[in-house]
This record gives sequence, C-alpha cells and structure tokens, in this order.
Amino acid sequence: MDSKPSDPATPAAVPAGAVAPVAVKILVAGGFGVGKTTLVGAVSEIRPLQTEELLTDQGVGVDDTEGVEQKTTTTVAMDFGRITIRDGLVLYLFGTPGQDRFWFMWDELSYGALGAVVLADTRRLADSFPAVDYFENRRLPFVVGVNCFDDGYDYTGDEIREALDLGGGTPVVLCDVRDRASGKDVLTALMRHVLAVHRKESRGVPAG
Ligand SMILES: Nc1nc2c(ncn2[C@@H]2O[C@H](COP(=O)(O)OP(=O)(O)OP(=O)(O)O)[C@@H](O)[C@H]2O)c(=O)[nH]1
Ligand SMILES: [Mg+2]
Repeated sequence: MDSKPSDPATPAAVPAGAVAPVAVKILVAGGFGVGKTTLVGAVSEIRPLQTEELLTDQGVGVDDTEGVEQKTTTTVAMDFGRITIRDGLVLYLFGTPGQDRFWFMWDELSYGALGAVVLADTRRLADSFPAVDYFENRRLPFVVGVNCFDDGYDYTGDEIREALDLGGGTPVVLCDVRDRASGKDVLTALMRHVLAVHRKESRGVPAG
C-alpha cells in the first residue's frame, strides 16, 4: 500500500482548528462477477489489496459461473481500498468474495460496517437477492449499484427496485464500476442514505 503505517506512539498531529477525519467501514457486496473488485480498484486512492485466484477445473460443479463464463479469476478472501469522499470523510472499502462457498466470510467482513453497496448485474439480477436479504435482515443501510454492462438490458431504477423488492428508502444508482467518478457517485449516495437512516433512528422513526 502507498500509505505509511502510523506509529501508535506518535499519532499524526491535527492542525489547530482542523477536525480529525472520520473513518468509516463500508462493504462492497453482491453475487459472482458483478464488479466488486473492479469498483474497489477504480475508486481507491491507495493501491487496492486484491486476493484474486484463477478459476480452475476444480471449481466445476461447485462455483456457479453461469453468464460470466469468460471470467478467469475470482476473489477468495477480500478486496480492500480507501477513498476520501470529501474533506474529513474517509471510507475504507471491503469487497466481499462472490462465490457461495465464501459466504461464511461475510459476517467477519461486515463487522463494524456502517453501510454497504450491493452491486447488481442486470443480466443476472436474481444473483443479487441473497446480498439484499443479508443486509435487510441485519438492518444495515445499503444502496444498490446497478453495474450497467454493455450487453445488459437497460432497466430503470424503479424497475430494479421492483424486481429486487426493495424498501422505499433504499437508493438505486446506475453505474459503471470501471469508472472512478461513477463509483464515487454510488458511495456518495450510500453515505447520504446512511446519514438519513441514522437521523430517522435518532428521532425514533423506524427505518423503512
Ligand atoms: N460496467 C461494465 N463492466 C464490465 C463490462 N464488461 C465487462 N465488465 C467487467 O466485469 C468484470 C467484473 O469482474 P470483478 O470486478 O472481478 O467482479 P467481482 O464481483 O469482484 O467477482 P468475484 O469476486 O469473482 O465475485 C470487470 O472485469 C469489469 O471490467 C461492461 O460492459 N460494463
Ligand atoms: Mg472480486
């Protein structure tokens, strides 16, 4: 990574009058091959940590690669990156593995997270159901980022909302995960949503 490890004995000095940045943990989740690793890599301001391994014959019958047969690697542990959304707000991004056999890692990875991006591929929308269910059940605020593949159908946000049976407040953002600005828009939408949910909860309004 490009960042230097900080020495816990000598914390970085914050100039007088300045506010120390707030660091927030965010998950980037979704089914196999939807673009999680690509998103973290595209937006990260440090060299992203990636744990890609080749998909081999050993995975036949175990890993579901339907619809993304041309994919040659898969994430086997996690992705990690960092982005400063604006002065004073730093997001630490943790990308989940997409294959079902790595589901057991999601609980570990989501520990302490403030929110999540669920990426969806319009050619395989049903693959996003488990991730949507996962965050709804844990009441962790999330946005759905629809990675618009060139050969995918052009759904509207409302069609995606209906297809995924999303609660009214959950934002849907169309994006291209290969594009930094587009990925940043998804993360900005997530932070707005997280703030709105926390404000509602602090007023005693149930999040919807
Ligand atoms: N937005 C977009 N991405 C595309 C398109 N065609 C291919 N991609 C690619 O889709 C791939 C997604 O791969 P990854 O980022 O590895 O997906 P992942 O969700 O991390 O995959 P796993 O970790 O294996 O679950 C990337 O290589 C993208 O560049 C397209 O038309 N539009
Ligand atoms: Mg990946």
